[in-house]
Amino acid sequence: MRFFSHAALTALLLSLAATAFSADEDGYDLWLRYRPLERAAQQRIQVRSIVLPGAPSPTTDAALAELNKGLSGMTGRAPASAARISDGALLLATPARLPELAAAASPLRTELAALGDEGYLLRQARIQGRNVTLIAANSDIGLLYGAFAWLRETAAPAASRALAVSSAPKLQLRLLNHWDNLDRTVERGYAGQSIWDWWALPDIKDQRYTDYARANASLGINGTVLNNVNSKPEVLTAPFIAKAAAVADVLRPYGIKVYLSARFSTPLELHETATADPLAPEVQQWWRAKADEIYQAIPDFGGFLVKANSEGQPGPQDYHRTHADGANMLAAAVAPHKGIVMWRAFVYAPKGAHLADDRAKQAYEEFKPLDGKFAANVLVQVKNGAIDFQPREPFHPLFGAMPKTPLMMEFQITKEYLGYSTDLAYLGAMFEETLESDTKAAGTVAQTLSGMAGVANIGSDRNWAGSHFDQANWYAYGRLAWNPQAKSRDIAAEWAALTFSPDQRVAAPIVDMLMMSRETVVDYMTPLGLHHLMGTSHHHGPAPWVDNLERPDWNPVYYHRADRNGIGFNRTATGSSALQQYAPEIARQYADPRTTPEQLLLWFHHLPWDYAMPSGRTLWAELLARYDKGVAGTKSLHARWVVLKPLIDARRYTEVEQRLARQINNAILWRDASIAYFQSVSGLPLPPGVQAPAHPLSYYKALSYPYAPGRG
Ligand code: BDP
Repeated sequence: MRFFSHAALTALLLSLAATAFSADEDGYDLWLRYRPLERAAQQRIQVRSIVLPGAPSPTTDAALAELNKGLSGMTGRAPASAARISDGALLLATPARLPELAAAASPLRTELAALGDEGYLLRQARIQGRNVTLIAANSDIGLLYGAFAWLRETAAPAASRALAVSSAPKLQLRLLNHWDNLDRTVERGYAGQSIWDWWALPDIKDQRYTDYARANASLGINGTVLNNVNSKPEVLTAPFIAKAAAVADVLRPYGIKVYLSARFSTPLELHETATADPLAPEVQQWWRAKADEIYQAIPDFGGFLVKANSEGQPGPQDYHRTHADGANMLAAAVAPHKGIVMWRAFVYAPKGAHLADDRAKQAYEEFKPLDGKFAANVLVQVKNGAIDFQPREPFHPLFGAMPKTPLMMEFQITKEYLGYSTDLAYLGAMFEETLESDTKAAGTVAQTLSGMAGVANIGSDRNWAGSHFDQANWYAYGRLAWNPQAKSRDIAAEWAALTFSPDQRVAAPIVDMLMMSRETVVDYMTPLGLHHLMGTSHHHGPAPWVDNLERPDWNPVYYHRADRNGIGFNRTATGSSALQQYAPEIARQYADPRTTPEQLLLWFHHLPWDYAMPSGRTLWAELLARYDKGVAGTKSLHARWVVLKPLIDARRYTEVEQRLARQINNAILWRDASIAYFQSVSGLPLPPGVQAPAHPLSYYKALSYPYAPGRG
């Protein structure tokens, strides 16, 4: 009788497990699943030991723990840690840990020098006469990033087999912004309660905090703002500082700094000053002391994020001071501790003030004149577009217009305006579109950035994001924050391989689904440059008819301007002139509807319904065709998923399938409601072949969603 050796048996079982129908997954493991690799792939992994020269640190402990977890998951065995370098070692080294890397003769020395504090390289190398797999960096955090990169390469190898990766982040600040409230509700959150259990902190530190740190570090995210931009004074009181410090302690080994959103009027509201005027010495003194107190508890505290004089939030303008006065006062308080202030440019005329003729112009008008007036440790954080996280917006005109001010991009990862976590929309494609836009003044948008912030889609749902596919948006955000020039399709391919399977029968169709999904949403919600047509306050379903809100620029009718004659917002010189805020080249090109990208047509132009589109259709017919295309897109997404059933674990298959089926209905609702409304305005008949909406307009107008999630 023949016996298998233990190792051979394990390998056999693992390869069976990898090919057999996979067990149910709940999505908690995100893209860090480390499922058993196929046998051939396992055999390619030549790791016999793990070597870390020098003393361990909490960060190298995290790297080693991750490598162990990854290797035991993928190959069934975790190699022992060893002190000596031998053949087959996975070697983690910095120049300080391994003098060979610092030696003048080392070819890696120059390469490493170019990678900065956070970069890393992965190489098959010969060190001390041994063949090793090398993860090298200049710092321990670089090693952690390198470890995650190596695990990624191993779990889902890129087409090229040779291990020759070197990578360094292009942006220094790569943050998540949680819009999480202190009662654990999440403003615009569609994934359950906040993961921050403020009540239980600081004593109870949920395992989730560590897993959150792992997931973010795997992408290179290095900062997180714990609380909502619509902030409360209490977050800056001693008990909450202690709670934030406890979170900071968990995140620190993973290279993630904690930041807080500060309410500008905090000292006044806590009754500790008589004013919040940024030029008042008592106010300045209060913030200095507050910063000192925070840094006592959190020595590497990142700094403050501020929403001021926007949507009712207090700010320096309450005292006739400028945004720069306000930001610089806070900046002075954190500067001695090397902290920063991220001051948001999301403003549009405060209540009661003179309303600009176009909300899209407001941020530029307020901030452009302040270029050069901000302290060195202030960054202005600008949303990707000038309105508000719409399914499609042209890039914000402030990018490229503030050469003397470091700017941060603010993307919204949570899908407030793109169907919550029930509709599939891969935002990687949208982020990429903005980042690669040419400002014609200072290169691409990506090139104007000093940092990036993503409004998180994370909650305490088991799968973190509310749906499996929404994990891809967190992933894509993180990878683009590391490299804003990366391609969203490559990122999608990586994510699909890691999250579902490297098997191309699975990964390739998922990539196609991701890549078509965002345009599909644009088609059924806001085609041809339409925007801000969502229902009041919940922002989910269609409500292009809304015209009764107290501010004109809250009403959808303000944005689409549809009437008997035509539709669209004229932002050219004959309209609001918002176009003039862009570089002259762009302004000239977009001044003419014929040379305006079709996808932004109605953003910049008001056109007659019978305007002849490049397709040969009238604008009216084109609009209808787009809605139909959107509905068809959702049906195609569903059909593409259904055929994958045999290759996906039952639980995730079903959870995704239900959402895709529901998305078809949401698309039909958008289509029908929009057509019913715009037809009531245009008075035009539906061309032959176009199906009439299922219900009269009154039906759609009567729909209401009083308990929609995410209103904080
Ligand atoms: C809007 C959201 C609102 C946020 C605001 C902001 O509806 O909940 O507070 O953006 O970014 O889109 O401050």
